[in-house]
Amino acid sequence: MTTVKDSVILWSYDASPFTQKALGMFAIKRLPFCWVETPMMPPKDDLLALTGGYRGTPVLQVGAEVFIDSQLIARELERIQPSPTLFPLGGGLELALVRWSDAFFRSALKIVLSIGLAQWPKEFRDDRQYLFPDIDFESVGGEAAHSRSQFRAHAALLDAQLDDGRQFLSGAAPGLADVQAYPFVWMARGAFADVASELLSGFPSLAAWETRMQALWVVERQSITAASALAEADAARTVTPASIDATDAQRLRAGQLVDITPDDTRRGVMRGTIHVVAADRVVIRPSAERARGRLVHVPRLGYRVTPVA
Ligand SMILES: N[C@@H](CCC(=O)N[C@@H](CS)C(=O)NCC(=O)O)C(=O)O
Repeated sequence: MTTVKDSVILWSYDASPFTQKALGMFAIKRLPFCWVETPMMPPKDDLLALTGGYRGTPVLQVGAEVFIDSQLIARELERIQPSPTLFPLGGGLELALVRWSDAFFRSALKIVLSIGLAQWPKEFRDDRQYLFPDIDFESVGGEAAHSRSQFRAHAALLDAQLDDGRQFLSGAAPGLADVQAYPFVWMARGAFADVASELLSGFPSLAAWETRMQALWVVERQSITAASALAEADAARTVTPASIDATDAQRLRAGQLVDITPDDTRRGVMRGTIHVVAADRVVIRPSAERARGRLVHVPRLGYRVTPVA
């Protein structure tokens, strides 16, 4: 049986390319973990009981502390087990790639929608339209050629980066740059295989890298129930000390009540009181009854923190 380090628990479902990012991080670190499989759409009562309002995937739980978004999952896994590193380029640059990564994702998602939307069950379609307010599901099919051009242009960047014969995007060893890119090639192969073959054709360096990435993406995980993960969160103590950046751009204060929401998709509102304010994250104590006693870490990049009057 796997020995799982410090009860590291990933809450996610495998069909999500963002979950694949988290799996890639665990694979690079060869770190075993526990896993709670979540539904793809609401109701997600157990996940909300963990996060106090966030319904997205992936989420990492370490004891009574909760890490929202693949950005903070990368930072936390690096803290838990520094070697092998996810950040061969230093960290900042690889984390900055998150916005590029989102653009690559959107090009793939729009191709999926233009091909397969009609086959989606209505409930799932309505949920995803709610989730992505910036994409008009009615008209996205009319933009199919443009979306394909965007996907191919992103893929061409990967091929160009690998063209000097390097094994991985940042050099000889795999790192977070690979994790920011590969899940969308994986998504394309799974969701629109024929179109993907065409859009990825003529990129030999990318093809060789894809084979290496497939071989790398192997994880050792132990499935556990949401109830046992929540029991563990309830029983554990939080460890992150309070700290406030006095030069914070929003001048957030200790104990202040805030709402935090992703600024791109509607993955939920986290309400709570401020425990940590830093340039890379805000940590709150959730107000939701079932999530009391936890600390929820939320990235600053891509999340809006709104003081509640
Ligand atoms: N920036 C986030 C994005 C996560 C994200 O958008 N995940 C999608 C799944 S692909 C999601 O949460 N969808 C809503 C849901 O699963 O309920 C991250 O990197 O973790």
